[in-house]
Formats: sequence, C-alpha cells, structure tokens
Amino acid sequence: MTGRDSPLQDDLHAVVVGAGFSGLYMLLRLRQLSLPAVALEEAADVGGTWYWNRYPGARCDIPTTDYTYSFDPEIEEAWSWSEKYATQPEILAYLGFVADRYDLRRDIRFSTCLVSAAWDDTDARWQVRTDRGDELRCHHLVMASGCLSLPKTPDIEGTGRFRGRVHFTSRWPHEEVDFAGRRVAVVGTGSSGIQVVPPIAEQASQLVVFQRTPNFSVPAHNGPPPEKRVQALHADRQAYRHAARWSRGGISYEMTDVSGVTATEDVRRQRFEQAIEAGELFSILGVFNDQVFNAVSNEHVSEMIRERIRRIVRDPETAEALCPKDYPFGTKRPCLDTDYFETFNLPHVRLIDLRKQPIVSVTEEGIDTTDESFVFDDIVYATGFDAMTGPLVNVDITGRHGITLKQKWAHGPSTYLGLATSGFPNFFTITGPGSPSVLSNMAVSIEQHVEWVADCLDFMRRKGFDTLEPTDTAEAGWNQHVLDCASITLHPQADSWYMGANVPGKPRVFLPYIGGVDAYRTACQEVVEKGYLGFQLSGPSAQQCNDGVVRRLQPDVSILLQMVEALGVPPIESLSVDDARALWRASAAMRPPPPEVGEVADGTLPGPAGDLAYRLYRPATAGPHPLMVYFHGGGWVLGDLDTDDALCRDLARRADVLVVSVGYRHAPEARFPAPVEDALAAVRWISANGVALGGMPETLAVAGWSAGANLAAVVCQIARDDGAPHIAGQLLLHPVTDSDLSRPSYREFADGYMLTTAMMDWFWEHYADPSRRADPRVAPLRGRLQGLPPAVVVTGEFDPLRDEGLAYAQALAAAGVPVEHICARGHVHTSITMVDVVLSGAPVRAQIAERIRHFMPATAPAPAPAAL
Ligand code: NA7
Repeated sequence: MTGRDSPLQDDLHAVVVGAGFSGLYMLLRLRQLSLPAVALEEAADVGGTWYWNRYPGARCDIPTTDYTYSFDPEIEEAWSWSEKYATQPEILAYLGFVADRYDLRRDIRFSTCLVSAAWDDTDARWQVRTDRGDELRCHHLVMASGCLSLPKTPDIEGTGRFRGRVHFTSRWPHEEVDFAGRRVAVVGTGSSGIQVVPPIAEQASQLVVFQRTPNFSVPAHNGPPPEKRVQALHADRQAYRHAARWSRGGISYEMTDVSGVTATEDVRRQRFEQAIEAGELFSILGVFNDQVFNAVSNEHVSEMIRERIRRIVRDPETAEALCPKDYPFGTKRPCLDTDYFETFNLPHVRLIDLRKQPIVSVTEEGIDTTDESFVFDDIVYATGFDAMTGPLVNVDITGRHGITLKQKWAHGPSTYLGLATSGFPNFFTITGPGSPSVLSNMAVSIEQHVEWVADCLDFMRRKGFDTLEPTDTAEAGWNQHVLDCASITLHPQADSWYMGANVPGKPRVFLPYIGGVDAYRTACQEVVEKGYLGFQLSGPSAQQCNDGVVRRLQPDVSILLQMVEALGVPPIESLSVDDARALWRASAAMRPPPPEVGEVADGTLPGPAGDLAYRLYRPATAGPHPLMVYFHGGGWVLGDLDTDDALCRDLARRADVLVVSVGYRHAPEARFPAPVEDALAAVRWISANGVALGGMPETLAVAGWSAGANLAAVVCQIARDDGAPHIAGQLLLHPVTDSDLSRPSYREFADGYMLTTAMMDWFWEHYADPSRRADPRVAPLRGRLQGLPPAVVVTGEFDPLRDEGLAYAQALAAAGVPVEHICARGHVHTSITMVDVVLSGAPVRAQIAERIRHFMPATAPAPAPAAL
C-alpha cells in the first residue's frame, strides 16, 4: 500500500478519487498509458461500495457472469464466481484480487479523503488537498467516487439518544455483529433493508422492521451462476461481452415486443412467471415492452407482484402493508430478495407501517411511534444514500471563476454525457449523473466510462491539448435529452432516490440517463467521431472546438426512425398510388388502440361531386362544444378518416371540442382544385348544421395536418373573401403552405425523417400541374393574408416542411393576424400525430389544446339543474 506518510508526487497527470470498481480500473488504464496518477481512497483498502456495505445478506443483484470486469480475458480465466449473486465478501475479495494482479495498491493513498480541489487557470492544473495535509497539483481530476457512497443522515428525531448498539448498513463494522437473542429494529426497506432483514431474523429474538414505503421485490433464486449465461459466455466470450455492452441495461437479455396493454391475460401471466423464474432484475423490468411508459401495462406487472406478496405473507394486514401501491413498478429501484416476504411469517418478526404510525422519536431504549413504544438492543439503519450527486457536491470542488460544483448544481446536476461539466476543465465523473449508471449493470457502464476517459486523455496528449471542457451548448443539449428521455417514462411520478426525492431539500430531478446503455454508448462514440463534438480543447499551440448538440431528436422519435429504417419500408414514391395508400393505411392500423372519447359517429355530407364521409368525435363532457372541422394529411393522395383517427380523438379530448373529420376526394383521380372544393363545401355544410351536430354557434374553427392543413389554410382565405362562413380560428399542423421546395429544411431533412423531399415531389406531381402551383389556393403563402382568422401554426424541428410552416406563421403575423407558433422540438413531420406511439408528442398536443383556447371558447357549463 502507498505509505501514509510518504509525500505524494506534487505534479501528477491525474488524481483519481476512489478505489472501487471504477477507481481501480481508471488507475490501471492511466498506468497503461504511462500517465502518472494516484488514487485517493477514504477506506483502508480497495472495494468502494463493497468495502463499506458489509451487512449480512449484502449481495450484488446483477448476475456475477456480468457483474465483473471484462477488459482482460485473463482475469476472467483466473477468477470464478461461486454464486449467481455473489456475497459482499466474495466481491470484495475479487476487487482485492484485481488490485493485486495489477499491483494497483502502490498507487492508492488509503485512509485519505479529498478535501478540496480548485482549478487554477494560470497553470491549467487542479490544486488538490487531502485530509492528511497533502497538497498536490494534477492535470486531471477523475471522480470515481461512486453513485451510492455518501450515506444519508437519517432524518429521524432523536437518533443520537439510543443507548443500545447502532449500525448503518452503509458503514457496517468489520467484526461480525452477533444478533443472537437480541431485540433488533431495522429502519428502511430499500435494497439494503430487504437484504439484511432475513439474516438478522435468523439470529434475533425479536425483529421489528420499520417501513415507510413498501418496495417491489421478487425472488433472486440465488444458487450457482446461471447455466445459460455461463454456457453462452464460455461458448463465445467476446460475443457475450459485446452483446452486454450494446444492450439496453448492460446485460444481455431477451427484449420482448409484447405490450402489457394489448396482451391477453394468459400471455401476461406467462411472461410474468417467466420473469419471476429468471430471478433477474432486467427480466422483471422487461415483462412488457411498454411497462416503463404506460401506466396500464405497468399496473399489470405491479399487481402480479402484489398478488405474490399476498400469497406469501399469511397475515393479511401485514401483506397489504407490504404491497407497494403509490408508485409504478420500477420507478423506485426494485429489489431481488431471498425470503424477504417469507420472513414476516416468523412469529418473532413484525412489520410496522410508518404510514399508519410514524416514528415520533428514537429514545434511549428504542423507538417511539405515534402508537407504541418499542425497546431494542440494536437499531439498524438501512436508510439509503444521497445518491449520484451527493458524493460530488459534498466535496469542495471549485472550477473556473471561483464557482463550486455545489453552486453550479444547486438546481440539479448539469453534465455533458454524465462525464464532464462546463466550467470545470479536465474534470471527469465516472458514471456521473446524466449517464446510465445506476439504471444499468454498473460493471459495464464503469468500463465504458473509464475507457472513454482514458482514450480522451491519450488523444489530448497526442494532439498537444492541455485542457478539455464541455461547451454550454453541448451540455444544455445533453441535459435536455436526459430530461426528454425521463419525461416519457413513469419515473417522474415516484419519490425515488433516482429523482433525488429521498434527501430533504435536494432538487427534484431525474438523475441517471434512461435512454439505454446502447444508445448512450453510441452517443459517446459519435462525440469522439465528430472530433470531440461539444468539447472545447486547448493547448499551447492548438485549439479545437467543434460545438454542437449530440442528440436533438426526441428519444422515441429516434427509436421510431430506427425501426422504420430496419423495416426497410419501400419509399412511397416508388409505389403505385394504390400500394402507397394500402401501406399508409396498414401503418396506421399497426398503432395501439386510440384514446376513448364520448362518442364517435360516422355520417355523410353533400359535396360538389357526391357525398363526402365525415366522422364526428364528441368529448365525454357535457355539450354543446366548440366545433372544429379537421382535414387529414397524406399529400392530397393518401389517408382517410381512419389514418388520422387517433389524432382527432386526442384533439377532441384535450381541447374539449367537437371534431368533425372530413374525407375529401384525392389526387391523382381528383386533382386540384377538387380537394379544395370538397373542403370548402364541408366547412359550409358543417357551419350551417353545426348546432344540430352539438356545436356551439359561431365557434367553428378549421384544422388539418400537412396537406390537410394546406386545405384548412386555403379554406380560411376563401371564406374571408366570400364573407362566409365565419371561421373562428385555424389550427395548422405541419402545413404545406408553398410549392417552393428550395427552402433549407427540404435539404436539411431531405431523407431519414419520415416525410422526405422526394415524397413531397411525388405528392405535388399528383396534386397540381406546375403551371397552377403559384395559385394561392394551392400555395396559401402566396395569397393575401390580412383579415384571416387567428392561427396556431405547428412546425416540426426535423421536418422538410418546417421552413414553409414558419414562413406562414411569420407572414400571418406580419399581416396582423393573431398567430401562435409552436415549434415541436425534436419532432418529425408525423410524430405529433402518432398518439400513443410517440409519447413525447403529448406535451406538444397539450400545448396546442391550450393555445387554441385563444380562439375556441371553453365549453359552455352544463345547464344548472332546474330548481325543485
Ligand atoms: P434506499 O433504496 O434509498 O432505501 C432506503 C430506505 O430507508 C427506504 O425504504 C426509505 O423509505 C427508508 N428511509 C429513509 N429515511 C427514512 C426515515 N427517515 N424514516 C423511515 N424510513 C426511512 O437505500 P438502500 O441502501 O436500501 O439501497 C440503495 C441502493 O443500493 C439500492 O437501490 C441498490 O442500487 C444498491 P422511503 O422509500 O424513502 O420512504
């Protein structure tokens, strides 16, 4: 071990903080690069979290086949795990073995804490101080200090008063703690509590478990390492590791396409039982493909877990108290257990539900709740950690301009890739907030981060750069992406430590990156391939900054695009019109069931060349309702009432309006001006018959998507010129407003974002002769815009039609028309309309519903009941 008193070298390339899984590997990589480095470690030996959390029952909950270093096949050969989920002593021994094998201890300063680190701009170095009085300088500071390493001080009255023995699962003594014949309290029922309860129950004469929030837990089925995994690993180690590195969670498992919403009861149970049988976290987290996003799907899994608990625990009241009910499954860290629920059937074990009888105070003898006084010999606190940000902001780290990390992150962490943060040059966080970290197999995520940092330091040295720091643009973009990913899940609903909600006063922000290890790894690689995109690099003779944002698409839009690409769907413009229509209809039919509304009724109305079909969507609320005529999209060639059904339902529900979706004639059979004539006739008829349909008088607005929005805009211009019918407002979703395809968005998003420039060409070809394309009834942007009804114009950030939509909004505003422009950030042409497929579209549609209130009055209040 590094001698405590031998002075540390003053000028190092890197200081690594921590000697757990990440610190050890970081140190090794630095040594392999011949970059002088030292690790500072608070503990007396290596191990990190596995050094401190020595409580009985402590185990990993990722199978050991995967909870292991994979960077060196030789250590994999030399070490074999004895169990599926190894105990803490075995994992600690493993880390000791790795430290020995590479002789890492000689570069680790044990029993030494980092006290402060301050960036000195003048010599581009960190000034580091330790609690042993060391003062040293280094080029790079790497925080390998763990995500769950700073225990939370239990926020319970009187904790200092207790005269018996007190233990923290997170700081367990090295000597064995004997509970035989003792009266023991365990406070906290997270992973640690759930692991420690059964072994303590085996010894104690009395055990009382104080539970504030019940936790979802499923059996670990511990035993020998899982044969299937072991075989796969031995058959092809490289392929096995590769699959894990490119998996969603850092461990390969079979992804399902079964939705919890649409699957039959039998299939749901079968999938659940398979997951229970596997006894792995990612199996139970992946029973259905939509359980992370969809409350109904999630509730199926939740309820099946509750059913298990009720079957196991004999006392119904205890069973009910152990059933989590107020947060979706998986949004608090789920647990794997060994006989946890069974333990409550033992006569000397009791559960106290703190929701019913909260703790008043810890006393000299034990614990007082509002209802009872308990006497104990031991109290075990399993009350958790100040997770992810705690270990970083509770050290005095000062970046440029004297700003501390604590100050910068006062409202929540801000990072680029969870690896670095602007204002703090040459500062790296291994598995920091904004990276998959705690949502993944940590072993895989740690290796990926360490390798990324090592490669980066190597690159800097080779290119002569001294400093590296993310730009504000890149960091803000990443923070937004991390938030976008979390926002479409159920996670924000839970008071979890993922949300920082377990520590009073901590900002409520979803801390890890939930986009997946695979997606994250791709982003990190892309950053490097694009010349360290979003990083400012500088040195004595070189500067480099390729600024930008690595992920701008909404996460579910990005997945959708990948799926479409993988399906190899032929380009619409390569098909016959009939085949294109069939494909359009088929893709709409594949979507999940549409939302319910009060009433859906089909009818016909008279058009200029025969009857036109319409479909009416009536909200469930009491009418009459404001009236909205809707025209579907599809380039005047494709689409019908069915293809835009979900969007119409969503509009009716959210905006509380009566939507009448109108089918109009299509090109090429009925080219311009036929669709315009149909649209106009429909609006006139609905205006005349609106009250009979259940609409409020004088409230008619028009709406449409894409080519449908083109028709809506054109109808508004004609109605204004004719003086009738009165149109209260226009909602234009991704509208076609011009026939000029030379705007930049047509080039920027020409291909790969659902609607392509080639497709638009094809639509135009079918719809209108080139000689007629300047007609304002074709290209409303070329018409007179004064005196038009108020408008809400929605454009997609990644839409070839973006610029013409924006141009229309600007031109309307310039003509004095009240207009609201909504830019759907990270969206493509189709995504807002894909209700229940693209979940990130929901907030945009909510915004639309709110904005159209400006021209659509609220539904009239239901008439008061007649006085008796
Ligand atoms: P957790 O998962 O944060 O669990 C802590 C538990 O302690 C949890 O049940 C808390 O209830 C409870 N707690 C915390 N403060 C109190 C007070 N004041 N009174 C009563 N109960 C309290 O930490 P763990 O150590 O179990 O697990 C951490 C991670 O380590 C784990 O997820 C794995 O990744 C490994 P609450 O839910 O806040 O109501």
